[in-house]
Order: sequence, then structure tokens, then C-alpha cells
Amino acid sequence: MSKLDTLAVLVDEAARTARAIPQLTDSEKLSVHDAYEIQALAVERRYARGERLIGVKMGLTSRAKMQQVGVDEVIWGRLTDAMRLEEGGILSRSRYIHPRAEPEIAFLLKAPLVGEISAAEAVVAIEAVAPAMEIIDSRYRDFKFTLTDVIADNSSSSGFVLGPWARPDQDLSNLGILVEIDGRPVEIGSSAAILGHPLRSLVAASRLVSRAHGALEAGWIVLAGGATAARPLMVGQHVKTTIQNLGSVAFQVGE
Ligand code: OOG
Ligand code: MG
Repeated sequence: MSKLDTLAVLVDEAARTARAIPQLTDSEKLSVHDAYEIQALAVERRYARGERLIGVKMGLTSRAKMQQVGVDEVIWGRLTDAMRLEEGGILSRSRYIHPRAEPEIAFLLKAPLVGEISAAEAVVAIEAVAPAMEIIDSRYRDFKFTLTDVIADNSSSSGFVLGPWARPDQDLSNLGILVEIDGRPVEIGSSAAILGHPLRSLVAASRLVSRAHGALEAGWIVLAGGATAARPLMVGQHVKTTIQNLGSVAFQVGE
């Protein structure tokens, strides 16, 4: 097995068994290219277990998120069908190490997007837009990592939940975002926090994903990135995100 294969097994097993591992960069020097290679190899193992690629998540597209984890470059990760939690469903806490939830905007694509595109070109490829939440769970101890560690770890992606799909022909530039836990507001933000406009995240996804993987495909879901800091999840919590004009999405944290 090559070095990158070995590291991919390590992050994949940490995710599969919900056991934290030391950062890969504690013992290895990794380029960003190596890190995306490890991510691809680790997700291959999920495909081998029957999971299917259904889209991508963008990460660290807002200042709040960059500050929370101390990494300030836009990253991306892969979403599989097994990561999807039903709207209003119960997240099983024991399947994660130290899960957090964050509000997201989800795009559903009706046409492929590839390479360098403009926001206007991105818009016409969108079938629908939805309020969403991502469940992130770093496989590294204490949720601490460098840029290359987090990329190798599928950019912390571990789950997501989608609210109702809405028409894409609306102004997404400055929508109010409210996260509530057990009915109490815990994070307030705006879609403008996502690279100034969430469409810019889709433009960035097209550029970054094309470089390493290929086009964003029709039918894919693209998560634009958290607009606020993420909140740690505890058993019993009811977590809800409401996005102005788009609606709400919620889930419950179970054992
Ligand atoms: C990295 C993933 C970032 C986002 O929406 O910014 C991310 C992390 O915070 O662990 O998903
Ligand atoms: Mg996210």
C-alpha cells in the first residue's frame, strides 16, 4: 500500500468507528494535492461499502467558520447518500466523535458546471435551493487540524439534512439565518457571510472540484458552507435552522 492509501485507511476507519486519531501532519508532510488524494481514496472505501457520491460540500467560505477552526482557505469535500439525514430525523450521537451542526444553503443542480464560470452561468444550472444543516465531525482529537489534515478528512463532512426546496430565481445575497437549539437562538447570521454571496461558493466549487475530480454533475447537491460558527451537539437537543424566504430545517440528537 502506498503512503497515501495507508493514511486514507486511517481517516476512513476513524470515521467508521467514531474514534479520534492524531493529526496526519503530526507525522507526515502533506501537500494540498496529497490531502485531496487521501480524501478521494478514503471516500472510495465508502463507495466499496455501497455508498454513492451525491454532491459536494464547500467549507470555510465564511469568516466565522475560518476563525472557529483557525484555517483560512476554502476547501471542499464529498457527500454520499449515507450521510443524508431525513428532515426532522434523529441523529445518532454515538456514531460520531464530537459532532457539530452548522447552517448551510443547499443548491440542487440541473446541469453540470465545470471549471471557471461566472455567477450568471452558475445560476442557470440551479434547479432549486434549500435551507440545510451540515453535521461536521472532525476525526482528529479535540477537533484540531491543519489545512491538509482537514482536507484529507473529507473536510470534516459527516452528515447533512435538507429542508424544503425553493425556486432558485430569488435574491440569495442577504438572507437572515437563525439557528435555534431547544427553541433558544444560538447563532444569528446572513447568507452574505458566505463569500459575500452564496453563489460565489458555487462558482468556487466549480473551479476547485473540476481541478481535482471533474465537473459538478446534474442532480448533485452542493452545500455552500456554514455562515456562522458550528455548535457542538448533545443528546436530547432539538436543532433548527431558519433561513429568511427559504424556510426551516430541523433534527433531533438521539443516543
Ligand atoms: C471544516 C469544515 C468546514 C464549513 O461549512 O465551513 C465547513 C470544519 O469546520 O471542521 O464545513
Ligand atoms: Mg459546512
